Amino acid sequence: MVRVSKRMSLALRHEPGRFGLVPDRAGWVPVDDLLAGLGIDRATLDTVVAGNDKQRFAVERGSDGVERIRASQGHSIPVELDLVPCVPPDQLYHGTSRSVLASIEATGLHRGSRHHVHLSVDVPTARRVGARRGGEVVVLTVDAAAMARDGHLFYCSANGVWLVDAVPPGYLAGP
Ligand code: HQG
Repeated sequence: MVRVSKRMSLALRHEPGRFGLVPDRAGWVPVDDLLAGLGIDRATLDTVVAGNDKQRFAVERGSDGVERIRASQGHSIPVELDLVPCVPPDQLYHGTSRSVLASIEATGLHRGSRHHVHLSVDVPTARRVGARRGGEVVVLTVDAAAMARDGHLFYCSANGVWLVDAVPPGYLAGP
């Protein structure tokens, strides 16, 4: 299931063309196209969507009756997720590797190839995100309340990941 989920993420966030998919402007593709592109059956897709540890995927039936699926966040392809700015919790967290700490302290958090910087609601989640990097994990605290006061817009994805364009170094507290 993890392997299928990773292939679905690749197809829906990063390389749809490789799977013969053409997402619409909001990132949706017909479920049937994804099944064909990945060579999986509907039961497998439903299991991955329902059982996904982070609820990465959303399925909706359009007004045309066609069922479509998209990733809720994390894209590198251009998509308009039509996220609505939301008031964030006072503090958010970002887990990363100690090896990039000096760079982050100097220049803040950048979104890299993704659309936004991803922030976690709690330390354990941030720690899990940071652990993907390998090496020693550090968790930074983001003063989201101050950022919001200063006009930075926060978005909350359908699966509870907080998104922001960038985090300047002044709003970060180190480990
Ligand atoms: C780092 C997964 C040096 C940043 C996770 C991170 C998340 C800098 C890496 C989601 C930097 C980008 C996103 C700077 C940021 N200097 N390094 N100035 N600013 N970085 O994967 O936040 O499983 O694009 O610390 O769970 O790690 O895919 O972002 O290490 O929610 O659903 O640059 O991806 O979700 O890496 O993870 P990523 P992320 P999924």
